[in-house]
Amino acid sequence: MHMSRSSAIRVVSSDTMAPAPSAPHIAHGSAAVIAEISAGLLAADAQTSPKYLYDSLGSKLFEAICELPEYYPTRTEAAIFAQHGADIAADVGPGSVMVDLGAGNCAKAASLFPLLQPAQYVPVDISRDFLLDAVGRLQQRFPHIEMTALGLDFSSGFELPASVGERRRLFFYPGSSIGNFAPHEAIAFLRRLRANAGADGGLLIGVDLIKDSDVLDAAYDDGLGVTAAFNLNMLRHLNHLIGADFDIGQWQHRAFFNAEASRIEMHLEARVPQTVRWPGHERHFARGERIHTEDSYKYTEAGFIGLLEQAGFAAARVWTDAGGWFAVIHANVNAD
Ligand code: AVJ
Repeated sequence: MHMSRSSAIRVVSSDTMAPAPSAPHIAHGSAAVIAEISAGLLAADAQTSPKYLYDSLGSKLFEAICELPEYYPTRTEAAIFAQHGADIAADVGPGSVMVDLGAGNCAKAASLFPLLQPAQYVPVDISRDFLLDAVGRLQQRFPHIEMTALGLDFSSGFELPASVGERRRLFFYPGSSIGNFAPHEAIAFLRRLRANAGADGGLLIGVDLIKDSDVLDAAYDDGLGVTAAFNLNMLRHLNHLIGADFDIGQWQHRAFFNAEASRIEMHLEARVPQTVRWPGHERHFARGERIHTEDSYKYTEAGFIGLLEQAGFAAARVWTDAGGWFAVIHANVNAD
């Protein structure tokens, strides 16, 4: 397994690029990132990976989403931890190597340090600079916890560096980010976590549950338009990464619950016909044509336990809120 360093921003020298008519569009992404994004934009049904929602501004917009009245997952999960934290901590046990996947501002993990008492904290996030900022501040608040920040993309697989303790790894994957994977991909990802968790390792994961579609739709299409800005910001990020000339004003946010597939879909929809160009490529979009930017799968409790079982995890305990909107699950590598 290899970690791709998607946040390693290599500047492609300008002589490798087609001459730009007006403003020069410079690609700042690595060759692999440019190839991945180009392939998605050129596909018949254009799509991009949701990981490109998270540049520094995107991470801040996501923080703002978590404050919205419509976006229930963050506060519902926090309420579960507030109510059942002691019970969860007793199930996990102290002294683990807490590997925080998609750590962002590290706030969720930090709020659990007093309860979980990890020996080492390993936040991982694709938004590297944002992460390093947060960890610098956190290390001052918790000087006794060893911290190893990893600014990388873990979505396609990873190998943890030798500085990360090998035993008792607790993969912490809150916020229902697992929802970004299709179920079969989620099983493969969970299998990799299990293989990397070490002796007595485990997983503490947050999972968003299926609920009334009005609640789901509002959570991903809020009245203030923060989620719209979050989605549209991906076009700014793509302009930066591949040197494209997306005109943000010509696109609009679309988000809705697809009940058949049990997922929220986010798309960017062209308001007018247009051609988007980037070095070596162009793509025409008809009016109303969409770029699929994110899926966020929703599960039943039993359905997700089924995924964990297929991934080879043993015992699992589940905590939910009174409304049954969200689940926090602790799954062990070994039965005990
Ligand atoms: C960070 C993937 C959990 O799917 O709810 C929020 C991202 N997208 N609003 C989610 C997101 C639009 C979020 N995750």
